[in-house]
Amino acid sequence: MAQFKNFIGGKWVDSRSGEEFERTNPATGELIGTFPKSTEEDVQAAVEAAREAFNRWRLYPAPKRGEILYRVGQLLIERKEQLAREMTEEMGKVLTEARGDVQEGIDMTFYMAGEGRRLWGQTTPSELPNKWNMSVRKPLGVVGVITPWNFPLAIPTWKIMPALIAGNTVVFKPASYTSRMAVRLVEIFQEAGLPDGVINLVMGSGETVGNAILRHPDVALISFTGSTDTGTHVSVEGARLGKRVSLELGGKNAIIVMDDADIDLAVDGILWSAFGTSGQRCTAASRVIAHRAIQQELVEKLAARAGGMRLGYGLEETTDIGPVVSASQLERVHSYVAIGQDEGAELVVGGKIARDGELARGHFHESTIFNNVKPTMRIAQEEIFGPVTAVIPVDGLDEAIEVANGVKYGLSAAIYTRDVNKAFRAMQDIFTGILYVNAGTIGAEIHLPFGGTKATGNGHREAGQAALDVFTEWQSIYVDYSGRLQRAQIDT
Ligand code: UN1
Repeated sequence: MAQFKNFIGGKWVDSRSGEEFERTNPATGELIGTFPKSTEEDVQAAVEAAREAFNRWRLYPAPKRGEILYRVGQLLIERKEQLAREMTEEMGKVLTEARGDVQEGIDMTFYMAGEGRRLWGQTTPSELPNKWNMSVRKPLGVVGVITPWNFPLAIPTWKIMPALIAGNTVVFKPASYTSRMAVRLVEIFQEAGLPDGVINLVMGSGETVGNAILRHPDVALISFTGSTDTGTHVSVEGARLGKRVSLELGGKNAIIVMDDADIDLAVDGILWSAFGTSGQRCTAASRVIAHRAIQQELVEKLAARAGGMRLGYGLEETTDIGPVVSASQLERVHSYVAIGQDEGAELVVGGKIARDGELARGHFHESTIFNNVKPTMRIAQEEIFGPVTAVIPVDGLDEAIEVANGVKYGLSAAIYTRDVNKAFRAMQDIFTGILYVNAGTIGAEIHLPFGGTKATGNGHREAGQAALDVFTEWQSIYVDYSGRLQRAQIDT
């Protein structure tokens, strides 16, 4: 049986606790392997290794850092299929989507590798003669990267690649459910020749390991993706300790379907966005805001297609929807079915935990649609993070926009319409970090800023150039070559 280890200072090491935890395949119940239950001392060692490596890594020329990232990208390409299969085994998403997850990681790696030859700063004229002003990006030091299980490869790369290209060193704590994928990524860094200590991996619970990283005085920044509850804790602790925190949290993303929309196109987008990855995306469409004129047609088409989706093991080609990640997540998702029914919403399809035959071995939930949901109901307000979506009828665009904005989150939204004026109104008046026109709520590309407003985050963005703002600090530099005292604001 595979026994995985932490990676600290360039070596694979056991936890000082000597304890381990297990991960089983969420579709079959088979054991994946054992992983170290790390302690505060392990985190201490990881941060020390990262701190020690920082002074060398930050002085390693950025284009050279980029070359290592290019090698990482190349290895990810070579191993794409193997990584995707292992991902499906570990967390359940279907193979095509697992390939997409790896591809997103490859894209981010190459994008940030290229930054090694840019990392632009600015030059700015001085108000004084014979003086040169500029501002440059500086790394922060040791950064803590804490990632979720739903994108076990992509999300770590969104954080680690910009961190490294900017000259930071990393302590990485992946979600326990997807620790093996984190090991695979770190193995690739090692093979690509990343110097010892530049990336360190510590596995275990958020309670012990996550908190130890968060509270360590030598960790300058925490980049966290996960639940809003945990994110609030990270935010409060970060503020108390005066460290930078970048948060990517929940969503309650809506797809508006107007009466002039291409209904079949909307159906495709809704099914993909609501049930892809079994609804376990922060960008998942868990609300459909339907114009009453097309509501019935839309719901009938959605229900027919959703009812025909095949649940199963993600490695089997015939599977449309995999399991959810764990037994506890299954219970949580399923509890929302009862909540929706109690609130008086109309269950049109799905609603059950699937227990037939082979499915009984895993954590499978039917794709579920509620109709005639009121915007105030819990199923219309709370993030479910599973294959459940709520259709909310409205009478027109103003109401649709009001309902779309009427949740505490602000990650992604979409509108299906053939009317360009309505599309522009949505772009103007919907306050989410991401907005799609005639496409579903998922599928962000890595060179655009990714993130959300309100309870979804804390103002930072991942991906694209915006990611560099998270992982760097500006330094303004004034070079006076006049050879005399020149007083700004006074001698001008
Ligand atoms: C997430 O669910 O946390 O846009 C990330 C998307 C993917 C990323 C999702 N590219 O759905």
